[in-house]
Amino acid sequence: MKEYDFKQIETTWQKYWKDNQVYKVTEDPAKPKCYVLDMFPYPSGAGLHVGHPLGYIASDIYARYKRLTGHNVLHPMGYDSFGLPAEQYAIQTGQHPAITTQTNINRYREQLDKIGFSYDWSREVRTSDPAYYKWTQWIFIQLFHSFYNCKSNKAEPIKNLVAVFEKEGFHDDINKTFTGNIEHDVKPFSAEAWKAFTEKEQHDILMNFRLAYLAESYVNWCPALGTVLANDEVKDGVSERGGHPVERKLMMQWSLRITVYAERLLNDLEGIDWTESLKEAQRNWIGKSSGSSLKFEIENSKFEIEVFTTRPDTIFGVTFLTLAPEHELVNSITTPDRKKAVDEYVTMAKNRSERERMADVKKITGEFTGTYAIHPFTGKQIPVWIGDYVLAGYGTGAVMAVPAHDSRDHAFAKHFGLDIVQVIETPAGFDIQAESYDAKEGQCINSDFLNGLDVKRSIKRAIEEIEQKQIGKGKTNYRLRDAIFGRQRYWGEPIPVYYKDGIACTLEESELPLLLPEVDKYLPTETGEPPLGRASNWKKDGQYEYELSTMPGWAGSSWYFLRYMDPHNDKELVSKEAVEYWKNVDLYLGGSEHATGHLLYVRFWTKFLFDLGIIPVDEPAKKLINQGMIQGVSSFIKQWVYETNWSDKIDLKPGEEIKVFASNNKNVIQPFLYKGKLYENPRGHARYAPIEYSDANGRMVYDDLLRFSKEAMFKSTYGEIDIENDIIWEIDEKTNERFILLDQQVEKMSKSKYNVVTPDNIVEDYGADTLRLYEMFLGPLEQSKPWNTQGIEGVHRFLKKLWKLFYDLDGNALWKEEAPDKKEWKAVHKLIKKVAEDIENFSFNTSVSSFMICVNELTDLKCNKKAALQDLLLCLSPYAPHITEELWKALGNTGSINIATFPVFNPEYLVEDSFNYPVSINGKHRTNIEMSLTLAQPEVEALVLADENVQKWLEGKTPKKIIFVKGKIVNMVL
Ligand code: ANZ
Repeated sequence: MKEYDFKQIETTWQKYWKDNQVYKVTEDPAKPKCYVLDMFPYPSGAGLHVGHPLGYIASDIYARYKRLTGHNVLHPMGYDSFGLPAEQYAIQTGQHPAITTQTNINRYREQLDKIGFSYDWSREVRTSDPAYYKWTQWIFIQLFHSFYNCKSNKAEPIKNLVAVFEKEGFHDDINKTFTGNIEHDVKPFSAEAWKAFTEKEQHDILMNFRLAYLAESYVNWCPALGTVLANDEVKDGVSERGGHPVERKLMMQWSLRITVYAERLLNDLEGIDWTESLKEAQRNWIGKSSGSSLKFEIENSKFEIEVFTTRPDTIFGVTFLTLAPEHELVNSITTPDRKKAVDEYVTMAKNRSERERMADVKKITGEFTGTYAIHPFTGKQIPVWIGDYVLAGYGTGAVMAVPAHDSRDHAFAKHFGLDIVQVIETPAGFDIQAESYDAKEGQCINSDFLNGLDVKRSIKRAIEEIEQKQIGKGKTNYRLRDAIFGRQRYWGEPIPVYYKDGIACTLEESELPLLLPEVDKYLPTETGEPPLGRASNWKKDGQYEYELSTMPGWAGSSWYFLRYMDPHNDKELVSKEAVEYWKNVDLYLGGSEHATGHLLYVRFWTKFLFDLGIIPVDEPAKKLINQGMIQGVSSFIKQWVYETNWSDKIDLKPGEEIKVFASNNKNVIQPFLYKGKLYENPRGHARYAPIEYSDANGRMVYDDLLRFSKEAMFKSTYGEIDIENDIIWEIDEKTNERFILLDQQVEKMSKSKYNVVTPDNIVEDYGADTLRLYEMFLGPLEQSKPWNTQGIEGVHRFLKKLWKLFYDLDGNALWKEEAPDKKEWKAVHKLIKKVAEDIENFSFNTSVSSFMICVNELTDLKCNKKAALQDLLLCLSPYAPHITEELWKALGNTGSINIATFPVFNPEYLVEDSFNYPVSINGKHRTNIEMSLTLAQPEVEALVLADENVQKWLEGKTPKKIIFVKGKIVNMVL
């Protein structure tokens, strides 16, 4: 071949790999295993952009390198194919999400194939495939039939708990030592009572202990979308998608009891090689804190308020109690004269999400309930307030407020004029009325039996006293909440549950999978039930109603790493053999946005399956790396056009018609809008007013930030437009070019921001090998970086230069059998060492420059020796698999380069035989002289004294002494 024809080479080898199943892997006990996993993508309609393959390329390099170094590598890929976008599309168009999903998967596959990944596609999984979700449902059923035994410290079958109930009933001791103090309101009962309970009563009790359970809990409910949203799907009190109001609502929901694993999830972080920042994110999310629970009696009533505090040492500084607005006692204890104000406040607070309430510390709001509690040690009256800085979902949803030593309580006290009583000594000059002293150090004052003790000791002492008085006990709290598991959505795994006489029952394994039923529309029913409520005869055996909610997006991804080990097994989720061999992931690569969602859930399910003895490991991934984000450049309209006039400011009334056009200075960019109405801006973006416009089909579309780029998707989103007549262009008088002003900004690359660059064009123009090398060349894997194509030519030229080491301009082979000399070997062995180290250290960008250096050196040395070139190809093959395959074969090798062996680094080639000695006279550095390292002092002295430069400095004198350190220096004393 004359020139580097990447198109032909890449097509040929991709076909060869596919036809020969080069990357197919089987369990092989004779070889060490290595499991390299990418976070599998959600196949969205937009396809891959250049940001997606960044991590895939890095892990592919690692996988290929491991194969070359004798490992049996499992490197699979699949699709996280249940999810909201396909469903939203289904709602809009009526097209079944399965069809959309399949189309998108085809597109992903096509794109992935073009980049030359070494995936074993025979192991592909899709979470929306019934053969896959059968086992997701199966795991749910196991969770349902398990509880957490805190004595053995693991999940166990719930029948073990039933056995205890049958033998001993349920009492405090069992609660403490067996069921692990989880939140429940099961009253003690005897063994006889248990046996006498009805089936329904027994089930209701067990529901309090199951790891998958139904309970009422607070959720972010979005009435417009008809579903519950996760905290991270709510922004500023409205849904992230669509901007609809979200309220807090108490709902009967399926949840998973992840909280029982809090301690293990926390401790086991120590044993895994994940980045410190990721571990810290998980630690914070789990949020362990220890302190004490404590009960306050309510004056003249039977009610008590239990608080959780980390500072029982400040008990004598309590001047009021604050309840979360949702606290169950609010209604019962509020006095009639305060009822109206309190009710109004509760309604207001309900509409703010938990996140928002935590974040918004400045706005202080609250109401007095009119009621007083009694201080357990002083007997004083303590006013009871409600305030939304107290969260319903944390601790007991009530705090004992110590304004002197807690800043939030302090702000509240100041705002409402409540007392501030100091109980910890402060440094001189500190004004406790002006600000709180939150530091956990100092001695107790004004605190009766705690006086004089330091914080640490007084906490201990206070807990002893509290426990003795039986008004509370030492307690550890976690910020982690149980995970809500039901979604009022269509495109997810049906929860394999039916209801028989009000009892939730699970299906038998033989009845799985419970297939997602067909529905006429993907919307909630007229009566507000989830879409599954539309399915006809959605009943088990035609009589018992099935559960209507489906599983959340994270269910399928919480165990997929296991399924790849044995993807076609229809008897088990994974065979013992396969999982004993592959164990867990050796390298897991994905985005940091999953730090507290997916990565916590997958650890939870892994531990659970480990407890059940199904798998031999209790962590999913030994090593995890987050690739940085590749950012895009977004273009914003700088100016708006109203009719034909430019104006910097928008001075339009909502509903008024406008015309908007856009271009950047140089390139004409497609206009994105021809007619629209200015829309009232609900979120206060000053500059870019949201607009409402109709698309080609006359549907109203709403967008709040208008963004677009060259690939503004004009056609797909906005329909056809007559560029000449629908647009009035601004003309640059000098150049006669038409333009519209744009602002540019670097931000996340995403379809919704219209700043996407796809890998397809780059593969088309330069080839996959260039794309792979270039993405690595952009910078350290873990860093975020904007996409720019400035350097891509350089990388492509490098591959052409490599080609020229093999072929002359007429396409004649240049390689020779002759053995490389020392200099040539040195160039290659420097590379071998560097690439091996770089890949082991995940420093992929630095290897790329080493390849360039090596090729330059060999070119300069005019080295075409086969042995040297062969090793160079092996080093490069993980990065640029196509060109290296082609040249490998050209050199006369048989079989894929993938099954060859990575060259062994020989340090001898790097041993230098000469050294550039610095020469000093009287301690001053004067010159350098290159001399062989084999020379001893007398020969060195002779050479140095003969040196012209040295003679100049000596000015005819003879040195008294010459100090010589081999391989370091020469120093002359005059
Ligand atoms: C009295 C006190 C005195 C407190 C003091 C702090 C300092 P962490 O460390 O995050 O666990 N708290 C308890 N439940 C709460 C809830 N549902 N919403 C908001 N705040 C709540 O924080 C525990 C501390 O946060 C508890 O200790 C309680 O205030 C408050 F000088 O009690 B503390």
